[in-house]
Amino acid sequence: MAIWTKIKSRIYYANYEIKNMSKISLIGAGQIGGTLAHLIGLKELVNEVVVFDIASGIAKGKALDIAQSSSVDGFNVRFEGTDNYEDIKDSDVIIITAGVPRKPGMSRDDLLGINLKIIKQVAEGIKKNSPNAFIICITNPLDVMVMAFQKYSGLPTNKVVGMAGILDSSRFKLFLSRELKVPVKEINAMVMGGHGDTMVPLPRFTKVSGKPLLDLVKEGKLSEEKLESINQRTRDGGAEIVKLLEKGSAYYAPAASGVEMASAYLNDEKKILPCAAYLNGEYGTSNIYAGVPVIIGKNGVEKVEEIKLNDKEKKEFINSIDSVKKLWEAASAIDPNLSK
Ligand code: A3D
Repeated sequence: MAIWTKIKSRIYYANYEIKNMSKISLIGAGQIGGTLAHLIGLKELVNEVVVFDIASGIAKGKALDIAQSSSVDGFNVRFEGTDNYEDIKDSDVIIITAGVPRKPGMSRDDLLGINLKIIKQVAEGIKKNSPNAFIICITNPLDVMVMAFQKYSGLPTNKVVGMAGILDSSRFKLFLSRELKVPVKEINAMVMGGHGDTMVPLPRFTKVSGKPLLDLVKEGKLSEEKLESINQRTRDGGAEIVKLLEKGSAYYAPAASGVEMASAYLNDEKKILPCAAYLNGEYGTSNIYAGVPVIIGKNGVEKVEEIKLNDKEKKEFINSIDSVKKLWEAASAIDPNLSK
């Protein structure tokens, strides 16, 4: 957290003490951006939220609407909508959702060309105005967008991370909880790899009320076929929602997942979370972003946790990394500066 933020934390306002003197800027005020702003307000995660969008009316309108809801819900957070990058100055956390979402029939990869241009603009705005922030990218295709953001901005890799694994794991957990009829909170699970059709749910590392999921399979409480269909539904989780919504993609669970990452950083929680992080030799892979378990604390991504994958899991993980690498090559063909 910036030093000025700590100094500000001593300040008392007229009748109440501001609890958490930090600032989050949201780049993109669409479905996820608006939901993020509302959740951050309800949780009083910070005391200042800047909502930025090139469509300034949407940013200003949502900021004002959410600020008005604070009179009902009673949270003390200042909201500002803007299309001026100078307003994001000295942010502690920045969450990027600027870009175009999928429509039915589209894959995340179809968004590559258009969202790459947007991420370049966003990287320039953030580098100039708030280079010390912890950056969480949500724009798709996720792994390539977060890597492009890091290359364009030159910000340190430990401060630039992508949100996907928490969302994918949340889907996996929900489908298991419904099938096993246990509360979702009783399930610990993880999904690794790229945020696409090749993502890797990990039943071997999943626990239900502290018990290995695979023991429940052995006991016949969950059939292997059902488990495989849950794995596949997780991989298709985003597309299922795109198909239902018809216009746009999921936003409640993606926003909740982004908030969990921001909270881990702001509160130095040192939580292990599956996120798209820069790999520098971990899992035998270098110079690429992909979904792995990481520890997030006040220094950003403090460590990539290396869990011991078996041969099948390794194969699936490498396959997933390969598809991220292929998409990165496609991005580098669009903008050769990326491969420099
Ligand atoms: P949407 O509601 O369309 O909001 C996107 C916003 O970005 C719009 O308000 C645009 O005006 C704004 N925008 C466009 N260009 C710029 C720019 N250059 N600078 C600033 N703002 C700009 O989309 P959404 O909120 O539903 O989704 C946002 C992104 O998240 C999309 O790329 C989705 O594919 C992606 N997404 C990712 C996940 C992951 O799990 C990684 C899940 C769901 C959606």
